[in-house]
Amino acid sequence: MAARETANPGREPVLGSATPDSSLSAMASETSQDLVVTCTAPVNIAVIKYWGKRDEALILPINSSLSVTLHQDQLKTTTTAAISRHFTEDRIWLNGQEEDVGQPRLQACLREIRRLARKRRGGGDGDALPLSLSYKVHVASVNNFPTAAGLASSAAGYACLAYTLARVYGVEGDLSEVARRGSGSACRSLYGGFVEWQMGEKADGKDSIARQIAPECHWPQLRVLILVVNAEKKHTGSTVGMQTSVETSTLLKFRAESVVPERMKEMTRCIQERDFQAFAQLTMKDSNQFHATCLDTFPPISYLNDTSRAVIQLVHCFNTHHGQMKVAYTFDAGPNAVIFTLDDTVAEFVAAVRHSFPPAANGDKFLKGLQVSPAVLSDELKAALAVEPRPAAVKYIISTQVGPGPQVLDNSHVHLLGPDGLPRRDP
Ligand code: 2P0
Repeated sequence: MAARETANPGREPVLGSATPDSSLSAMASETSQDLVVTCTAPVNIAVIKYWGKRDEALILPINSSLSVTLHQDQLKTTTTAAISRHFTEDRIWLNGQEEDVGQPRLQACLREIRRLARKRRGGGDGDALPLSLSYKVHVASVNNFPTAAGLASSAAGYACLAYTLARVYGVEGDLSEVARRGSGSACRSLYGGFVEWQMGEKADGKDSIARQIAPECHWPQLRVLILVVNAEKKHTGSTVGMQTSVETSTLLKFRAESVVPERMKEMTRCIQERDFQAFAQLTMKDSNQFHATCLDTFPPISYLNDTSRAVIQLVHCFNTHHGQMKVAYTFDAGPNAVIFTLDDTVAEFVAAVRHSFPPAANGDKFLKGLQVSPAVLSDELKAALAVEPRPAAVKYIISTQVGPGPQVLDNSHVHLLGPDGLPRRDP
């Protein structure tokens, strides 16, 4: 105990003591760690897309964006951070593999959180560092979904890193700046429900922040299906892709300046009024315009494949058959489709996907996540779908819904780092 008291001169959260958040978990005092915290963070899917930076170093976007936070029961990152006076260097493990902690984006997040912690404790940049701020940190992070699914994991990953580091270093308030320095879209994963990332105007990025526009309980009928598509080859990474787009696409410039500002207002209205018809149409148009800017990039970038295009056709046929917008698609920097629909349409649409993309042998594993009742397609709908069946082109579907923002886990058994500060083999 004495050693711990020496190491924590009263201002730091200490093992087993009251902390700014009583749910923080602490390890037993004989272990080498002074504080260990585990948190989870969600994936988000943009319905008004972010594509292009005006400042590469600070990760400031050329337009605002708006996203839906997905439920962590199906998709989440879990991160443990531990600080200790015994650690000799910062270290990080992702999905069990140690990674280079010197990566510029990781370093930017660490620098930023320590700067905020120092500021919060009233120390100017020249002041002596509070002790826990001089401690090195160990971080372990895992996703509950396979990276092979091709889903953007960097948003959940960096949001979780920012949120967990903030708990461990005692930082409160908005963490957009920290998460954004890891990955732009990560700032939108700091909140649940429906979230906008305001592009901001300031050169230092202080006003480029994420903000919740409606909580996760706002639109309970809204459902999300992720159609994981069999992808043949790796696509262009987002960071490089958007750099090339900013340099070469006049369509992207037009989109950022003249299209997105109005769309942000309209999308906010659609969500506030739960106007699914308008929400669905705008979501699809914005996805299509994002992919059009990719084609307008030189050399062109194409993220969609034949299966993606078949999904687009399926959705339009489905909507035309019903005479209204029942389903919407959106695609990010890859061929997987994210589908938005309402709870009364999920079963029929999943049946339509099964019809158009007959599952491979393990048909019972085709649908993961929230349960969907079986449905029988009418002959009229089958005829209307008009797409040539593509067996196994969709690998599986993850069925989910809108969800909450990051959470602190208060059970010490959940920590991904053991008492020695190294990844546990059986977390
Ligand atoms: C989005 N995407 O709004 C858009 C739509 C992909 C397509 O944000 O360079 O990983 O780390 O800021 O956030 C992917 O880009 O890029 C992305 P960086 P990020 O979700």
